[in-house]
Amino acid sequence: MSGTSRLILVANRLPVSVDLGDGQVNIKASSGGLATGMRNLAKAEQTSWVGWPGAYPENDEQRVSLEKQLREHSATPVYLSSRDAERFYEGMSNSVIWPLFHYMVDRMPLLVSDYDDYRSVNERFADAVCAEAGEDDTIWIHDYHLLLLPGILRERLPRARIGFFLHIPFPSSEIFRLLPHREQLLRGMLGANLIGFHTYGFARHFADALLGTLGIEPELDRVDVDGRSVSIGVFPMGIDVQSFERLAESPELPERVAQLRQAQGVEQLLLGVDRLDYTKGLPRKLLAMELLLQRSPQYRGKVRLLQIAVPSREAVSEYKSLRQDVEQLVGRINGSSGSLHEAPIHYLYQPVTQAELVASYRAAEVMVVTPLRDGMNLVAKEYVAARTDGDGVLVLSELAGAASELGEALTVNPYDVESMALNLDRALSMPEAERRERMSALREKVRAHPVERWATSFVSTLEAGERGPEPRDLRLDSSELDRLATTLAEQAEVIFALDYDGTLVPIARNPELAVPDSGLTELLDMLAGMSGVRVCVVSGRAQASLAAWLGKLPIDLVAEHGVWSKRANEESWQCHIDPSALGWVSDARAILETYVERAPGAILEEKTAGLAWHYRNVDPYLGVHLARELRVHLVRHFAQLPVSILGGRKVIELRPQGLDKGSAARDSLSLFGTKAVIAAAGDDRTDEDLFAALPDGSISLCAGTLATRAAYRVSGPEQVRRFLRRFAETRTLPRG
Ligand code: GDG
Repeated sequence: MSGTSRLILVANRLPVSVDLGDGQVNIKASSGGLATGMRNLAKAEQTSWVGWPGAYPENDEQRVSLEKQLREHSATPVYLSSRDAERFYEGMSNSVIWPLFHYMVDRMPLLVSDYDDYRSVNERFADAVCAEAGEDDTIWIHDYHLLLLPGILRERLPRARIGFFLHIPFPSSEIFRLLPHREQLLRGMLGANLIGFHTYGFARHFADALLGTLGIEPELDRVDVDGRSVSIGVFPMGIDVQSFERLAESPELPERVAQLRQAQGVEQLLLGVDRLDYTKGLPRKLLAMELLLQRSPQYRGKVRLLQIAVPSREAVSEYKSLRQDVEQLVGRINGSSGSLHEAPIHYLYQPVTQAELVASYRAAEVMVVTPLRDGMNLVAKEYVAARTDGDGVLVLSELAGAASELGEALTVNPYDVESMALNLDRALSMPEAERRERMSALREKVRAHPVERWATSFVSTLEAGERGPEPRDLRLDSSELDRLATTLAEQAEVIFALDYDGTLVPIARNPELAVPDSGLTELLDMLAGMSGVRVCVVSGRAQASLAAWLGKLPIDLVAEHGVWSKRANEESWQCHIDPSALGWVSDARAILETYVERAPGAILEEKTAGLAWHYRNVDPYLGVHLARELRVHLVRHFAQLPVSILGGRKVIELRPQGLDKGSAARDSLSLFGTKAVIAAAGDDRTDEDLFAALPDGSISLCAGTLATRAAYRVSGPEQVRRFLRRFAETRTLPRG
């Protein structure tokens, strides 16, 4: 990290607790995992926070005093009014995104109506970040409250380094697609340079959602968007290991543990520590405990579950009814499975201090962490860190992110109450040697990945990556585009080298439908008729369609990426390959035909010297899956032959080696090496070969969003045509 750069951390809540009682302002640093993780980073560079302080000042005096104190904690406030709290926080964030991302679709309100408030609070966060950040700073945004923020910031600070980390699960794309405003939320996330998740599974779901919702085909660890490369990474969050070990080894601990054990008065203690949230699976955990006592009565009076339920989001109605359900269940189970002397469940609806928490971890033989879905679950890791004595059993839900790291726990399916009860039995009766062996492996993992390491690894990956969108902003607005065309029109000699599909005409559902309209043919005709102007269409299309559609115009044509070329005003086409070197085609056809059969909607395009398998009309998931498989198949099969296998926009193509649009323009049409200024336009990867071959002084336009080496970017065929028209209009004007 450079000494001068700054790191701006943005989270819904600032890592402080604010007390505005009696007109006074009191601020205390809070010790959440996030704040701890950042402490090490803070040593290396200037760190500041932007977020909601959790309180709303009552008057100006209080506000000034609050902000002064927040500055001492390097924190800038974003205030949430009661309407914001209701709609942005309790509404869109915690009643829509939270349940849906945890697969609890039925917990969503029937009507999703808080998106506009969610967006406007995200914009206010952007205002606060922009007031703090320069383009050279690194910005790290946290969590589901701020999914739109990376995108909003990207528009305002195009070159900023922006990281985004999601602390909760990213759901399977089949669930994600149910979310209203899903496109905007995904686009918002894509404003970041690096998007991090706790597990590989969440990253994979995110990549699937990009494909299913936006039609974008990501690689596993990155995706190209608007000419930027966005990295997707897996960064499992750890805990503040030192602080838990320190508390676990403190001289007061044995006394605390003894008191707790004595008060509980049972032989074995099971422990649960959860925010009271429906994702944490409390009711089923309680039912598993009840079933254990029914099936194995020998445990009655000898074991107890101490369940610490920390109050959470009490203003959200789903949380109110959950509290009622849990409390009723505890009452029912204690009523039926308890006795005059004891209750099998000790339920606490209040937070405890960290020292009490660690004492509970040490007092419990078995820790029961059974969320129905959880991003990571730090409680599981804290229990392990606190067991410096090497004993204790962790029962862990398979559906917590932590399960992908902590394989030595007793993992359970939290929806299978019977099997949970069996696993509680197994945990309670586990021999000491096995307990210690498992705990030792768990401790090694938890200690090796403390939260400081998580934070450093995220920030260094972010800082090692590309900055901003592109080295310079390539995008041309209409007036810049017009100016460029006007300047070009002043050149004595100009050659246009233009791709066809996606550049002069929009991509059509079926390649046969991309017939040129009369506006296009007239434009090309007019350009080619001007003195000092030459027009060449350089395409990957088959010769037959170019000949039929554009063959009568006075323009040069290149078909099949350079297999064929035709000069303007000549009838005959030149072939640039040796037909005897095409022995591989029949083999390739047989392979591609099987992929047409397997993928409804796929099309096999036959060219004179190649084949293309198009999958734009195939189900996006199946298409990408088969395209990957097909590429591997083809590469293996044709490794020794002179065949190039290329992936384009929803197409896999085979063509003779050594041919590309750049060499075609250079060799078959001798476009280069003249005095003329060349203006090239294209939209996909094959056009990059053309851009790469252009001599100095040329102009290159990329139409669309792919990462490009072109000098300028325009939105699509409409803008390319505008450029050509503008050129034609200004060139025909009498020179002044
Ligand atoms: C979200 C994701 C992800 C709890 N009760 C008390 C107390 N705690 C502390 C625990 C732990 C933290 O709160 C809870 O963290 P979790 O990870 O278990 O769960 P969420 O709050 O849902 O957090 C989650 C996490 O973000 C980080 O990315 O792991 O999946 O949902 O640190 O110790 N602390 C004290 N008293 C309590 O009563 N002192």
